[in-house]
Amino acid sequence: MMTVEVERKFMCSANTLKMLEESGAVLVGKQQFRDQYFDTPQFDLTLRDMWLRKREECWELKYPLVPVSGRKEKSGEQSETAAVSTCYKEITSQPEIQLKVKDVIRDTETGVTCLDDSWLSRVNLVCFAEFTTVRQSFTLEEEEVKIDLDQADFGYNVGELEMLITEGEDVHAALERIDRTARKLGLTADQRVEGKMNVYLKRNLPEHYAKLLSVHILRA
Ligand code: V4E
Repeated sequence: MMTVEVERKFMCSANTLKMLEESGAVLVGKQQFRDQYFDTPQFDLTLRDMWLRKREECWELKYPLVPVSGRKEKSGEQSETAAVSTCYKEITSQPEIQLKVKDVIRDTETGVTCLDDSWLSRVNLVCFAEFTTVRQSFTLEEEEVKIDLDQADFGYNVGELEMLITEGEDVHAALERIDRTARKLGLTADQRVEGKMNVYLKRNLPEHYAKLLSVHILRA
């Protein structure tokens, strides 16, 4: 079963915690994790909007619900929430990740194993970004949307409203739930907010960041 992450980021300021409290959001957990992102030296994955990550010991590949090659210009009828939200498939099974990566990176081996160092070096994947996040997670009564406040160790804070659905389920309904939660929290949909990776790349790999902007994988 394939999971789809529907997500909207929001600006995190000194008032955000207070705003969440006043809206009735309840802190349900705090965790810290280190993310390592992998790509080839030519960035074959991220230039296709594919994000391969190892979070602590867990692997994950995120890639768009709508492939980069099939993207159309956004219609004028798109809702505000849709315009500021993202939709990515997430896979965590190592054999599945290998097969998906094989679609874009040549791998002469036929068998699938696990994502160990020998596989990484065979397909020429290297870590290009690494950072640690402290995440506070909240819930809001009657809402299924998860609220996260992230503090990345390179000095960037961002909030996220997130809903995981199963592939085939209604993305539009998830967007509406996110929208309803955003309204309960008093968030407006008037701006797109950069994710941690946007900011990390801008600061640490500006050339690659510029390339991702130019091919419309990321937006400034
Ligand atoms: C999908 C993606 C990237 C991978 C990181 O995804 P994200 O959900 O932003 O990170 P994080 O740490 O919150 O993961 P979670 O814990 O929710 O699984 S890096 C760039 N993208 C694409 C992307 C985009 N084009 N626009 C926005 C606003 N975000 C991400």
